[in-house]
Amino acid sequence: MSKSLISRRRAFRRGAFAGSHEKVVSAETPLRALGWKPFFQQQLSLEELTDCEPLRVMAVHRSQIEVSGERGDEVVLVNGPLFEDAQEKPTVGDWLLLERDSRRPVRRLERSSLFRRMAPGAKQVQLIAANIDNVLIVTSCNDDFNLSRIERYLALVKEAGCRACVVLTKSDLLSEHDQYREALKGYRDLPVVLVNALDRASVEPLRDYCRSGETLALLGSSGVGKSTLLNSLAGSELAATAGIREDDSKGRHTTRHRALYTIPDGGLLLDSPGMRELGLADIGDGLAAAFSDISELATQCRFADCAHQTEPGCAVRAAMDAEELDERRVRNWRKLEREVKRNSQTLAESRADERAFSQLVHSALKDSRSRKNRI
Ligand SMILES: Nc1nc2c(ncn2[C@@H]2O[C@H](COP(=O)(O)OP(=O)(O)OP(=O)(O)O)[C@@H](O)[C@H]2O)c(=O)[nH]1
Ligand SMILES: [Mg+2]
Ligand SMILES: [Zn+2]
Repeated sequence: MSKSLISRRRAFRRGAFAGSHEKVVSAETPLRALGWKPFFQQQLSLEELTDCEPLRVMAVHRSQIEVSGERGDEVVLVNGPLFEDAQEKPTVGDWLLLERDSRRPVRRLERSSLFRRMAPGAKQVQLIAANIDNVLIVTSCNDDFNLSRIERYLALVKEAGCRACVVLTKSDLLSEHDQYREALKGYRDLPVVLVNALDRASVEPLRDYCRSGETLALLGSSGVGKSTLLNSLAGSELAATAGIREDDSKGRHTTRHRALYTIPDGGLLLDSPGMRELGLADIGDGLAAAFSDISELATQCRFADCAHQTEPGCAVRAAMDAEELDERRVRNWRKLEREVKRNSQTLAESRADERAFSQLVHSALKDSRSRKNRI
């Protein structure tokens, strides 16, 4: 596991709690600073309140996870029933209850939000992060900029019920940014902030998304400047960064692990590796919300199962013909709808297979036990 990461975070947190920021992040409220809220508090039984301690999952590794709580940072081994189910096992941002004396994890608390995607090349979901409040969809003012990808992230953010903002990085490398701002103009409730991520003053407007006790996730492709943003907001080099390829502006996948960092005078920030694929599943509501303008229009189509192509009385087609709706956006909406349907079906099938398999194992075990009893 990345020892350097935990020690760097420790060194930093010592500064946050005992140093110049003492007045802002009070020593009495380390849990609140870690994102503890009444939503989590009310899940604790009286017994748990006395016997257990809540700790936030800061990073997940193959055999252990880094957690942080009232007593500071510690490490929990990944074993036991809590870690068996791919959907249920703790992910970055989760809250775990640890037995006060044995330090054994007892259970994971219910999540206020969850980000997940189809695991690349597999028939299951992969958890990205939990209990996120706000998301910065990070893209740069270069070849990385892609509206269809932003819409994909937006569907994920809407499904999780988080507040989103698009951050356009590398503004310093261009004199003209109007095309980027213009392209994002029509999106409802989607603030856009243009920054030079290397410049601390330039990222100041983003502090509004990571106030003390809030958790902010940075999502975007490799090389767009997520770790650079983290470092500028934190005011110190917490994460490694590296230059991008000159020929196609693509990043070098510098960040390898998702991890939560504490920001001085602020909340927590999730830095994540740039995602090559973001397959969507089980997010029908998020998709409808991300494309609410089209979803609303579609309810006015003459046929309930309108494919918005050649059908008569199609309100979506009419809006496209009148140039009130962008054709690319409609194409992407339909593509994502098909993808969500296909992936959700795949997931449902593999869950049914898993259930059938575990029933088979269960009845085989029962048979062998009853045979033994007869002997
Ligand atoms: N000029 C300029 N360079 C930037 C800006 N943001 C990031 N960079 C540079 O872009 C490169 C990639 O930045 P990173 O922060 O490593 O990108 P990342 O999104 O964390 O990439 P991964 O960890 O691979 O996902 C580095 O060389 C940064 O210095 C910016 O706003 N302006
Ligand atoms: Mg990075
Ligand atoms: Zn239609």
